[in-house]
Amino acid sequence: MPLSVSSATAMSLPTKNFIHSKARGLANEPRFSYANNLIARFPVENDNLVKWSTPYDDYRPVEYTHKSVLAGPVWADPGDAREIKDFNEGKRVSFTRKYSLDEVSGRPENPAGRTGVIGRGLLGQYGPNHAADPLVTRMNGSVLEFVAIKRRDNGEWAIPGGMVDAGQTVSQTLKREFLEEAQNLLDKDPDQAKIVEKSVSDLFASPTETLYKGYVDDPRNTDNAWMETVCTLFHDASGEMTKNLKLEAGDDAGAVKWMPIDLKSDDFKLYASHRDFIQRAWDFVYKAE
Ligand code: RP5
Repeated sequence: MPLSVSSATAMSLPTKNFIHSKARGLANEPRFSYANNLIARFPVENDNLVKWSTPYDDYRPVEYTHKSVLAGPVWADPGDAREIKDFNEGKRVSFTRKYSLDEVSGRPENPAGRTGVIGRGLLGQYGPNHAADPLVTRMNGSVLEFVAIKRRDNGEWAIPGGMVDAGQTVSQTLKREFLEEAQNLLDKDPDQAKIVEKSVSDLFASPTETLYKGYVDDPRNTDNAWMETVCTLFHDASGEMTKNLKLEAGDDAGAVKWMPIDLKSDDFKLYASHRDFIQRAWDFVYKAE
């Protein structure tokens, strides 16, 4: 059954006592830069000052919306949030909870708290910006591996996710992303492309589990715009469905590869909340054994 964004239900943050940190620039510290050093966030270093319920009189967030968003492309909202009348409805429903709107600016309030930036930053929409993360795993001998992509914007390894297009179901997005991002073979060898297409369709015909639906600790988040995702696991326990999915290994931007999962290593770092999603996949696969 296709999952739809509007089927959002329970409060969903990555973990029970979750306090976002990448959304405050803590992971890539150099003084809390936002968007590859375009601006410096107002520092929200103290975890205790993140929640809106905690007063923070000296909080002076920096206003920032990237010029590509302000230029008004089709995927972006109008600049004045007061023109938007369907917050908390349809595609603007949050998987976390009903979010509040600022009384003066009409801008939504990030349900995970302060980030040090107001406006939309690099994100097109006020409120939730919905994505889909297809997490494809397989056993390679005794090693659990997943399909990882090296992001072009910041060079971090990630699950090959993508924004959900308006009116599209999450399931379709998962498939589209996988074909677009992971299947470079399609242009190069038409016969192999057909085999690959069939493998992808077999793989995506049977999602293993919805691992997560909710807020993402994404470095692009602001006080008024944030990422949310549906992370769906597609686990190929026998290796049959993924045996034709030969990925082009490499470490260049845009590279896609089967990456061994090593949750014991501090070097196993991934974009946004993706390490948490991998942990969920690990728990699921080994619990199922
Ligand atoms: C993350 O951003 C999501 O988890 C998803 O992987 C990704 C979608 O954004 P783009 O890759 O389309 O920029 O928050």
